[in-house]
Amino acid sequence: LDRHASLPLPPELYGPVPARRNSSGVDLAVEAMRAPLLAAHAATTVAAVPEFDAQGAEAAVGAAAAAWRSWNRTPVARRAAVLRHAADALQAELPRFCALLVKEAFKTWGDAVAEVREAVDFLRYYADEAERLMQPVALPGPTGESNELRLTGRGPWVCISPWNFPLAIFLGQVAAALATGNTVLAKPAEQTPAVALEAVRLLHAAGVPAEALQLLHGPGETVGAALVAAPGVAGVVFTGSTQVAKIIHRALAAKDGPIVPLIAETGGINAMLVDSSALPEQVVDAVVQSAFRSAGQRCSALRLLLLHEGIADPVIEMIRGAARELTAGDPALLATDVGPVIDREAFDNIRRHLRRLDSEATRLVAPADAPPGIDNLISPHAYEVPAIDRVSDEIFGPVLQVVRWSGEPQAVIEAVNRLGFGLTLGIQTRIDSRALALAARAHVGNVYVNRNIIGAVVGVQPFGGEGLSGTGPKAGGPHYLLRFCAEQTLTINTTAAGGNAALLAAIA
Ligand code: UN1
Repeated sequence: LDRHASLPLPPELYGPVPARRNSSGVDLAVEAMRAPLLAAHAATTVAAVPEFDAQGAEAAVGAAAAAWRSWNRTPVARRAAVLRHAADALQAELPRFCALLVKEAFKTWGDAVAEVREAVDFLRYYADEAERLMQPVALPGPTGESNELRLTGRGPWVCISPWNFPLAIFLGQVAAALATGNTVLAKPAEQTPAVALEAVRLLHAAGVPAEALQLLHGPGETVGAALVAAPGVAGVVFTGSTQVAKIIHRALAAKDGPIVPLIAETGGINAMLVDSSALPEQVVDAVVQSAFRSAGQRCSALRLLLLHEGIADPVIEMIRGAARELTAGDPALLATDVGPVIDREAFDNIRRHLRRLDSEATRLVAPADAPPGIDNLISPHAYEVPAIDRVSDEIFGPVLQVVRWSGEPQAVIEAVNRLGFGLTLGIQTRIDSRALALAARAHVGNVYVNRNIIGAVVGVQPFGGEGLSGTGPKAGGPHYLLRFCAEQTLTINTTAAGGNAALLAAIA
């Protein structure tokens, strides 16, 4: 089937229909809704949003602190119900949110659908988890005392989210904070304000009080910094660069008053180790998915492919062929595999890295001709570099670096550990014991064996790194919500109270 031909659409596909796919895997129902929605969002201005200044940010924290008591006292079952309500509404509005993601964040249609589904998953998972975790736990203790462990919210949380998952990570952070009884100051990335605005409208409509969830647009340097510095902030959750995570960490440490927790999820130089027993077709599929899909704009994306010298040449040849098959172009077209990077600054930054690699390394995948009229497009690139320690920066784009290795794979994993990041790692081998031994040796949050290294599933593959890649706990995992909670151990001397009452009654 020619993927570029327009699809004949029977009229019944304009209503809600079960998913039907053509031979290219295109969901016909989604395709039917796509064109009119993109047309509706065709204006150059996606949305107009008010920008906050530092003073506004501080006032918002005050309002969130005032709103906290009543939201925290709202029973967890009610808070969970509100989030589930929002999940249902989001699911029902999937096509509209997809169109917005394509328009504002240049997501391909496939990535947009996956992101809306992930956002729905976050809302439902944190609703369930909060209900599970926030029941008082009775603890066995000495006779005559009752002991109970209770979790409550902590207060206003500042949620600072990135443009690469402007819906899923934005809503994941917000849902985690709200489910556990905190109020929220949400500071979305400057590049993607409209998606955040629509997501907040959805939560307000589902029943989150306006003061319990406030949206603050503006630059990180002013609005983000003012929020972090404001008195009364109970916690900060941040996804973005390691450098900004450290700035936030220092700002929190410098504040007067209580020690404020930070949950940070940052970048990675994610590697995939391939030994000579690996299946080449599987490796190539995993590489294309992990390094080039989403234009490489995922913190989980593959940056460093480590090929055993016995398998390197055929695998490189196959990657070259596969990369040539990828279509880079307009994200609104279903045929597009690789859309533009987020903005001019990102584009220029990646181009700087490419110029450096062109002079220092061997180019393996030549850039394809860009279609005219699409800004900030970077087609897949791959380079061979001589050693792992020559790779120092995370390049946030569709750029893969390849290193050949021989000898012991443990030594290769140690070299990856020395880079200091620790987010995702791929291992491709048909020797099971080797996969387990290497996984145990790697200082890394998520290890994927014989598959791609992106797209962690909420509740199934808790996601997050260590070292330069973040603080943990893992998003979408059973320990995440604990960090948003205050714990209180309640010990009551039941004999004293009861005994005294009985004694007084007897005397009277
Ligand atoms: C990110 O790119 O900032 O596993 C994190 C994945 C995604 C990662 C999102 N959940 O690919």
